[in-house]
Amino acid sequence: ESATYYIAVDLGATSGRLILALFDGEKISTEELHRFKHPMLPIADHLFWNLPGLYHEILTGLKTAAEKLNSLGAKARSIGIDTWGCDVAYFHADGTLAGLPYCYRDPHTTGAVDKFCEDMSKETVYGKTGIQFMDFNTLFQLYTIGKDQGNALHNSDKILFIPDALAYMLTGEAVTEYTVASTSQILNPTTGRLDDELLARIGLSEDRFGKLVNPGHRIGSLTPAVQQLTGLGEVPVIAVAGHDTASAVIGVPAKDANFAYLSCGTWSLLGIETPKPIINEKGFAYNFTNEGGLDGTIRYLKNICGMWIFERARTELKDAPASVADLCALYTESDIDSTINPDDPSFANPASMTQAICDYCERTGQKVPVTVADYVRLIFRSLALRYKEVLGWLRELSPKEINTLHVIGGGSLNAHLMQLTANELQMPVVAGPTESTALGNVLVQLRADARVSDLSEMRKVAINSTETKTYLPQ
Ligand code: LFR
Repeated sequence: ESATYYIAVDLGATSGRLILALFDGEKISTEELHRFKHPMLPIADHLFWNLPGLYHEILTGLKTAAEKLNSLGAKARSIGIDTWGCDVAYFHADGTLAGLPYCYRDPHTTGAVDKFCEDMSKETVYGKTGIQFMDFNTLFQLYTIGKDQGNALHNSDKILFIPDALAYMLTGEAVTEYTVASTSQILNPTTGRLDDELLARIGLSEDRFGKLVNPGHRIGSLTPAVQQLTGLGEVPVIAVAGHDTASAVIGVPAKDANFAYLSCGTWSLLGIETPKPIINEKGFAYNFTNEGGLDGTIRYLKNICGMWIFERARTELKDAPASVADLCALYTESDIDSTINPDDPSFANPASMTQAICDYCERTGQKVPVTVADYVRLIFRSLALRYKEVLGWLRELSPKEINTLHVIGGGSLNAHLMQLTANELQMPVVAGPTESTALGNVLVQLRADARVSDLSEMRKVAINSTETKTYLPQ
């Protein structure tokens, strides 16, 4: 069969990229079309995402795609968009933006879980959704914003998750894609629908959201204006697994089912894939989440604050080498034993990350880091120790044996962290691919295009398309 092209738009919380993918019937090869940073914008005491700016970056990347494809005499079969989860955008009935999306790191939802749960117990909310409690879950964002009048939520017609919002701007069709909706804590994974009682608690009805669709759904074609602007022609936008973590897990190059994954980017998402939700008291106590994946699979996982701490700290360290590789190499030049709990609330979005780390060490009677190498060692060791702790809990709850850890995402390139993780977990760590999110995005487009059939065939393509590196425990 002939080779076919697809475009993946993959937006993380700090940077975004557009990727052109070629499928030759066996494997996917990719080329980066466009990469950009996108900072949170402080406006009127809150942090917002520059959604029109993101849209502009996507149009720029699509234009590059059109030029590339034209020079090859080829056409794109489809476009898929995935982004971070939980945040939403508001639109008027005429399709224009009703306000900027709040960033999930804005502190306006601090304490919202407890307030919300004064009238509905945490156990009830967990029983309905199986979703871990995080202040920034969409449920608590909408609850918080809903209490104020006169804002975008009240003045708008539609509420769309970020990947769906961008697809809406590109096509004019409003959908709510299942995987990204599942992280909101408004969706009930057992019924597969938004929960009426939770909606009622935040004063909203289902019709404020787009039509609920599964990954693989054809949302619509690029609008004529976008076709003209980008030169792409009439290309369909497919609802992929819109939640980046869902896409990342689809792209895991796993040979069998007995693996855990660690999606290692801004966040470290550590968990397993299961055929159905696991909702019980222990999981509630450990705050594990049941996020929706492809074909009814569940990502049973826990969020661990990941490279966020490292990324933030490095911008503050004056003598830090500019290259990540050089910075990571400093690991061996310190012997500091202090560690932090990466999930301590003080690291969520401090004014200064290095100060927050020093304060934590002081508070817990540990040596305060001084050199850049101290920070590198302290952060990597703390992450590996937290992975070990969370994997232990996962093992208590997992219905299956776990004998390999697949690490995907940018963090999988970090050899020191990978080796430390293998040592702490006493388990082989298979690192790669770094771009598993884009790979998972493309895999769903391939299936929508009838070029692959089920998840196991998709994972075979993932294996064919990836080079991995295995770290054995020492
Ligand atoms: C990772 C991620 C996580 C989600 C967090 C906030 O990029 O999507 O899965 O918990 O960002 O949305």
